[in-house]
Amino acid sequence: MRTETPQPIKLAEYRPPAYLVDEVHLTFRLEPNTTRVQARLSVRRNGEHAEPLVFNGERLKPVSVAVDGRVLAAGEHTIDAEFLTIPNLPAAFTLETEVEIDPENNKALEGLYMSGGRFCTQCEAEGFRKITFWPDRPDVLSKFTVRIEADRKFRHLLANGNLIERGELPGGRHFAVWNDPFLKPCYLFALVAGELDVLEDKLTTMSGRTVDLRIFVDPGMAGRATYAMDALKRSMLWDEQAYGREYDLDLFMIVAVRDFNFGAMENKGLNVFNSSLLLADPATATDLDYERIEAVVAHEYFHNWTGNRITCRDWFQLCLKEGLTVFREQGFCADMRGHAVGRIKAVKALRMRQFAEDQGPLAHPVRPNSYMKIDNFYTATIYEKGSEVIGMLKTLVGPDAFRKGMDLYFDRWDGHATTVEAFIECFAETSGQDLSDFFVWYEQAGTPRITVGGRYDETTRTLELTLTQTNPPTNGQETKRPVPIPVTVGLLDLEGRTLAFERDGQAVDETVIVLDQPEMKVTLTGVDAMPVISALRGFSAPVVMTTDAEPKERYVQLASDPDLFNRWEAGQDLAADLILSRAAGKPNEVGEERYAEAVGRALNDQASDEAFKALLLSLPAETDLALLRSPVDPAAIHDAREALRRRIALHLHDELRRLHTGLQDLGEFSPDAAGAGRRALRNAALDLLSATGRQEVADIASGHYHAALNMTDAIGGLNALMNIGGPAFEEALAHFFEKFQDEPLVIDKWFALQGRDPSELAIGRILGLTAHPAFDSRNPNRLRALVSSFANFNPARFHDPSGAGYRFLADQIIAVDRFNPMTAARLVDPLGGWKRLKPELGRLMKAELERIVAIEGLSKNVYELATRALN
Ligand code: B3K
Ligand code: ZN
Repeated sequence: MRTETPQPIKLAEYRPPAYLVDEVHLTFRLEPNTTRVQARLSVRRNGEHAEPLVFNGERLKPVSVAVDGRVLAAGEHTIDAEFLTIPNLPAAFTLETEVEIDPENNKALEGLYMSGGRFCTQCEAEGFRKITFWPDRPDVLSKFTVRIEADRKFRHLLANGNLIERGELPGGRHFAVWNDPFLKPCYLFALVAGELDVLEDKLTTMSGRTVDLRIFVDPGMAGRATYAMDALKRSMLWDEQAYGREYDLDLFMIVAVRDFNFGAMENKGLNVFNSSLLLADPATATDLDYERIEAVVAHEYFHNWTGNRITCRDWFQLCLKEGLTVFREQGFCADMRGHAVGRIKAVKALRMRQFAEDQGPLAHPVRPNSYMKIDNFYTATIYEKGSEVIGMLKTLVGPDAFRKGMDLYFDRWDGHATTVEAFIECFAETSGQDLSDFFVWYEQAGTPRITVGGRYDETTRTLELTLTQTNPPTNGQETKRPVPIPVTVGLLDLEGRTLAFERDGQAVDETVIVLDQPEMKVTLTGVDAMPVISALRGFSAPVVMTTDAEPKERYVQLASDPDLFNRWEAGQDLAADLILSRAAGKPNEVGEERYAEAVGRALNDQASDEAFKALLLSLPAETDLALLRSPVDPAAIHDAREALRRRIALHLHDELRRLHTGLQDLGEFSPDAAGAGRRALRNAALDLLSATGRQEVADIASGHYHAALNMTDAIGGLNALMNIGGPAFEEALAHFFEKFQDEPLVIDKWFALQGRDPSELAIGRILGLTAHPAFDSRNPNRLRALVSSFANFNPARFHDPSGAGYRFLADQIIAVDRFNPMTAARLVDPLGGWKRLKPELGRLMKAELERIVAIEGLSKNVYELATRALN
C-alpha cells in the first residue's frame, strides 16, 4: 500500500505564477544516456512580494545552478525530487542551470526520450520538468531559442520555430539553432534529432506568404506521408476560409514516431505524431486509418490558433483548447466527407466513450475542479463533450454571432493564457445574450435525460409538445441545475413527407426549442396532419432522449426522415429495443422480421450514399446497449445482438450477396469518401453475412481476404472469418502475420483483431498473446492493440464468467505502471463499470481494482483512477 495519499489540485486554489520567464536559451548536448541541458532564463518577479522561487524539476541530475552569473552554493538553494527552490532573489535576474538526463532509459515516454534510435520529446501536460528546471504551468509564456548539438549520425536536428543557424563541430558532431518568435508555454516545446526521410511541399497562405511544409518519417517511408501532407494543406486552407486563421511561421513540420503515449501533439511549428496517425498507403492502412489521419492532422494544425496562439491559464481549462479544437476538426471533416455521416460517427464515438464515462465513477465536468494527475483528464468528456458544448453554443447564439465571437476571442486573447469564462464572454458580447446559465454545461457532470412527448389536436391543428429534463446525480455532484438544451424539432406525416408548421406565427419546417427548465410546453400550430415528431435532429444536444413514439413512427423516420441523423437513429432505437427484449428473455420475432425488412428497403434507397447505408447496417454496439439497462449481463446482450444480426443476414441474404459482389473495387484505390463508403458498405454486408456462420460465407470471406487489394478489405475478410471461426480463419491469420511481419503498424492490427474475437474459445488465445515474440508492452501502440481492444471492444470475453479477462487487464496495468504510468492509467477505464454489472461479475471486477490499489509504489496516475473507480 502507498504510504502517503496523493493530494488533489483544486481550481479554486489557482494563484498566478510568482515568477515569469520572458526568454530562454536552451542548449542540448545530446547523448543517449548522458544528455546535458543548459538553460539560461530571463526571470522576472510577477507579484509584489519576494517569494522564494520554486521551479519544477523531476528525474534531473543537477550539475549547476547560477543566478546572475554566480554559481549558488549548497546552502543557497535546495533541490528535491520535485522542486528547485531558491530564496532571496532580486526582482529580475538571469537563472542558469545545467542538468543531465538519460533519454534512452526514459520508458515513460514523457520529457526527452528515444524512439527507434532517435531523440524526441513529449511535454504536454507536465513533461518539460523532466528536461530542465522550469515553472511548468501553461500560464508562463516565453520566447525560446534552442541550440541542439549531436553526433552527425543524428542527421536532422529539429525544434520549434525558424532555423537560424547550423554548422559542424569537432569530433564528428554538428549543431542547429532554432528560434521561435512566438510566446509559448513550455508544454509546446519540442525537439527531434535523428536520421529521417522528409516529404516536402509548399503552401501559399491567404496573405500570399509561402510556407514550407515538411513531414519527417522513418527512412524509406516518405511515400506513406503523402496523404497526411494532402490533409495538412486542406486543413490550412480550410482554417483560412472557415475561421480566417492564417498560419504564422514560414515552416511547418510534422515528425512521425513509433513510441508515443497517445495520438499526436501540437508543438508549435513541430507537431509530433504517433506513426499510426500519419503513415498510410492502400496496402497497409484501412479507410478508417485514412479518416483518422485526416482528422488528427487537421486537429493538431488547428491547435496553432486554438491552443498555441491562445492557450490555457491552467490545466482545468483544458477543454478551452481541446473541446474547441475537436469542434473545429469535426467541422473540417464534415466538409471533407459529408455532414450526416460525420455527425453519426461523432455521436457514436461520444456515446460509446463519453456517455459511458458519465455513467461511471470517473464522471467529471467538461471543466473539472480538481485532479491529482492532469494526464488522467484527457478524456472523452473534455474532448468530445467539450466539442458538443461549443456546438450548442453555436446553435444558441446563431452562426453569425458565433463567428463574430470567435473573431473577438482571437483578437482579444492572442498571445495570452486564458479561461473558459473569457471565451464564453466573447459570445455573450457578440450575441447580446446572457450566457450565465449556459456555463452550467461546463460545471456540471453527467448526461441530462430529456423526454419529448406530443399531443395532437385535429380540430385546432395544433401539436402541444411537452419536454422535460432531469440531471441525474454523479460522483460528488448530488444535486444539479437544469441546463439550456437546444432541441431541434421537425415533423413528418405518416407517409414520411415533411409537415410544415407554425411557431409563434412563423411558418417553418424545423425549429429549435431551448429546454431550460425541468418541464416546458410548446405549442406548434398549423399542423395539417397527424405528425411524427422528429426531435433532437442532428443530435442537437449531448443528452439521452426518450419519447413516446411507437415503432410505426420510428419506421416512418427510418424510411424518410430528411434529417439523416434521425433516420439512422430511428433504426438504432428500433434495434436496441429488439436486442434488449431478447436479452431479457422476451424475444420479439415478428418485430425482428419487420426490422430486417425495413433495413432492406433502406438499402435500396437510391438517394442515400453508401457510407450512410453502411452505418444503417451496423447495430448499436454492445457497450452502448449496456448503458441502457442495469444490472448488465454482457453475455446476454452479446447473444441477443448476434441473434438479430443473424436474422437480418438470413432475411437479406440475397441483397447482401448482391451488394458484396456489386461493390467490389475494380479501379485504382482512392481513399476519398466515396471510395471508402463503397468499401464500408461491402464489408458491412460481408460482416452481417458472417453472422449466419455458414460454410458458404466462410468461403466468400476467404475469397474476399485473399483477393483484397487494400488493407480495408483484408481486415474486412479476416474479421468475417473470425466471426465464423475454424480452419479458414486460422489459415488467414497465419498468412496475414507472415505477410506483414515487418510492418509494425499492420502487426498492431493483427493483435487488435484477435483481441476482439468474441468466441468462447478465444480467451485462451488472447491471454497467451502477451507471450508472442512480437508483443511488446513498452510500445503503447502494440500494448493497446491487444489489451485495449480486448477490454473495450470484446465485452463477451472481457466479462468472461471466470474473471480471467479482468485479471488479465489488472496484470497489464500493474506491469506497465512500473515504467509508463500515463499509458497504464489509460487502461483502467474498463474496470470502472463494476457497480452496473450483474453482481457475480461486479464482485470479480472490484477485486481486481482492490488488488491494483494495494500495489506498493503505484503511480499517482493509476492510483487516482483506480481509487475513484472503487469508491
Ligand atoms: N494535446 C495533445 C494531447 C496531450 C496529452 C497529454 N497527456 C494532443 C491533442 O489533443 O491534440
Ligand atoms: Zn487536441
